Amino acid sequence: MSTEHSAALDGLQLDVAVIGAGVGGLYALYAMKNKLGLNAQGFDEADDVGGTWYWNRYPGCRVDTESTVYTYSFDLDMFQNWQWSERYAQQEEVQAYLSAVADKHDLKSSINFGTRIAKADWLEEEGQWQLTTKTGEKIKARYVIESVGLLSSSYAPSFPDQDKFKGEVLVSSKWPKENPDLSDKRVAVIGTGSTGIQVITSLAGKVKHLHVLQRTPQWVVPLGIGPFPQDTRERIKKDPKGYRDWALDTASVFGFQESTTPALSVSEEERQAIYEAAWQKGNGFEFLLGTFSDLVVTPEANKTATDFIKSKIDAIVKDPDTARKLTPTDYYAKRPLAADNYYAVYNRDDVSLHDVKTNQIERFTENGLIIGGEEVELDVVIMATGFDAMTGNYLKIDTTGRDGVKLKDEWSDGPHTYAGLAVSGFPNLLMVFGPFSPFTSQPLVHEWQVDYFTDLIEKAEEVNGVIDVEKSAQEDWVGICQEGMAGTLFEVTDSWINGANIPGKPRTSMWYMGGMSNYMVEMNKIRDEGYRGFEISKSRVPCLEDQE
Ligand code: N01
Repeated sequence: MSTEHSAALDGLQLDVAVIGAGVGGLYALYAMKNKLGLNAQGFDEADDVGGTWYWNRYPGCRVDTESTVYTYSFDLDMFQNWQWSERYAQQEEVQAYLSAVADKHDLKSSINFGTRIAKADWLEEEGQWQLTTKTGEKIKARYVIESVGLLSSSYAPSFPDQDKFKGEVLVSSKWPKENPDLSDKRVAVIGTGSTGIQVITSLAGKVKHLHVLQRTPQWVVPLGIGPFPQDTRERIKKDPKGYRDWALDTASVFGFQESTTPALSVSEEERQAIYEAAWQKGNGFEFLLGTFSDLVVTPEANKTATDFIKSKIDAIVKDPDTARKLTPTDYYAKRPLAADNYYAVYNRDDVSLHDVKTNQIERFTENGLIIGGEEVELDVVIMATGFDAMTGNYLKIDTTGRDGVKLKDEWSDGPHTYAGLAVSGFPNLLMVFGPFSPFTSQPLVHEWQVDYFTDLIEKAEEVNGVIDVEKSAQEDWVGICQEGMAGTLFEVTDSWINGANIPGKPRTSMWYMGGMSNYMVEMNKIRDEGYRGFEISKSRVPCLEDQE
């Protein structure tokens, strides 16, 4: 990031400032420039596009969503013809894809890289926002679009005496560009979530010794890494819009149709066959949502899935004590994990599993870590310890809305938004995939949301208006989301989904759990009723064009 004040940036006046140059931010910038013809610029701390894919370049990093739905559909030609090489694209390929989209649509020239927006203040008298960068430049924009990433605000705990360690501490979500050579190193991985299992399966057998420091085991199924499926390629090529509409019309937008069959409505034999087929095919979301309809709502149904995965752990892992340590005791109701050959890793002599819930990580030494009173000698410690999800990056920007109200105060008991798009009292601030968005895969949903608020901005522009949200509509939305979450096992299972992973963070619902298909129905109804719940009031200042 630039540490110098930029005179060129200071005093910049824009129609729209887009914060974040990841999947959502790039499309928002495209939409503002090309669909609305507004004077829009992007801002990102990184020195390239990519968002979370720019920062997460750790060993083994790849999407665990089918590449088919990890693609924009607004450019139908690219949607049809982009040649993903694998069913689950690796980080380099996602980064190359996003870069190619940005190049094709000439977006990079409108992005201020190396620029972190630290503060946002609504200027009521001017009807616009003032943004302040980390290095003090002030920019004004009538609209601010925050596309700051639901899983982008890194969380890495520090342990006592960390500064004494002579080796290296690496954070997976801030991985060094010059990918360090770990081949002759003794490496510890802290964390066994989606990131941890990718790092672990990627490094096992490729480093001198791998120590897995596991606090809570998770249910892991195979991913099914392989070439991009030819039949899907042909299906998209033939009817790209049809494929996009079909994917969006599912609940989770992961490129498969969710099951409508309850787990206990079929015989034991049939159930085992369905689980076995899903295990062979791979994909965590498909295992959780595509096998049966009630795994995330009914404890008895959930147990049929966990019994099946437990039987796989017992069959794969040779040492019974290691198998026991790897077996979770909670519901299969976190963000589902998938990695090929995960459990087999623990049969290797050069991999050790440490249960750090029982034998805690006490402190660093010069030569490694004290775990349960004993020193484990290490050269490298990798923190795969997750993110301050959903709210983290919004709250990193010191945001003040109408009447001097701070976003951090409005969200002190958890986030409040209207449909994941806007917050009452914070006018002309639109969010891509803000809290209380649907619990889905990302890119197609980002596009849908951006298209939705692009229409709203267009409507506001027609009357030189300012968009705000009725508090009552916002709280109704939050209520619907809380009710939806309360009906699921996600609510009672600790994870980043409900904020339980961050010490001190309010544990609360942050999602619309009704699925994307219902979200679209609801949002279209809101639009058809004159954008019910949104308020467009006349701005006191003329738009830029009229000022000139
Ligand atoms: O983070 P996590 P993640 N001492 O929060 C452990 C997306 N993503 O980065 O469970 C010891 O799931 C923590 O332990 P516990 C994806 O949506 C996607 O892995 O809290 N351990 C846990 O094991 C994913 O779900 C992709 O007891 C500590 C781990 O760190 C989301 O990001 C790839 C600890 C954190 O797991 C987050 O995944 C990567 C401590 N003090 C990420 N603090 C793909 O698309 C934390 N832990 C493939």
